[in-house]
Amino acid sequence: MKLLNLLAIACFALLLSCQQADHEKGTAEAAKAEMTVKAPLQLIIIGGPGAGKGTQARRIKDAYGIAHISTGAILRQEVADSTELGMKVQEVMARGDLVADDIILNLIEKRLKQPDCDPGFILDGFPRTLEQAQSLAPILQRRGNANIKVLLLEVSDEEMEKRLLGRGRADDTAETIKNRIAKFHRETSQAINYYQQSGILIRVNGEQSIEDVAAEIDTVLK
Ligand code: B4P
Repeated sequence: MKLLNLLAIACFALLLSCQQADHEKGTAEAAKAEMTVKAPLQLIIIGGPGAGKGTQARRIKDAYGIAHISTGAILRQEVADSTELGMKVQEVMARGDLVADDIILNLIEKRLKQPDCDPGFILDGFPRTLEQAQSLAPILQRRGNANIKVLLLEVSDEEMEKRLLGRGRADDTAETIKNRIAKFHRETSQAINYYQQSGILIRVNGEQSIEDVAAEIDTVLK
């Protein structure tokens, strides 16, 4: 009788450990499935100079765990390091003109190959011309995922001018700001129309407080 009891207890314990193992296997498989199904979040944030692209992109990077790629920041670093590229673009940027498309496209394709872009990325300040927008699609196709969402921060010229004069970066002089705003209307508006026609443009009111713009972005990304 005692032996029977011992046997029953042993069988029960074995059954429990099998169930536990099955449960752990199931949980691990579910987590793995979730990881493989979750597609990388690929975003563009577009808007005029001082629209708040950098401000919002830095927060999105942290909140969504994706890479933040600012062409402006990369170029400013090249200038600060006096690299060959930096020397080439220094004057162009100081005038508030746009850097040549081939330079920017080369820079973006290289940057997107870095492993921190695997979970997704936000492109801040790129594309700025129709040529850059049209050339991005094949770059993304070569990476194996052409899905992208475009957030447009809408801000009036007067507000952008006011913000940039308040920021006071080296390229934030009254004359340069006027040129950058004009370039935005002449060049970047064509990239915006291209995304509008592709049906992937999401308009966000960029003229609210930084927190309210962030909340609106979170809502549209859900
Ligand atoms: P960028 O570095 O892209 O900078 P930006 O357009 O001047 O500013 P951004 O929109 O990021 O504004 P921020 O958040 O800082 O470009 C600089 C230059 O690089 C270009 O002129 C060009 O020469 C070159 N370049 C870059 N990319 C290129 C490309 N693809 N092709 C060719 N050339 C390229 O905000 C501005 C200020 O407003 C800050 O002080 C911020 O605190 C404030 N602010 C932000 N949001 C606000 C809000 N909601 N309310 C009140 N203030 C706000």
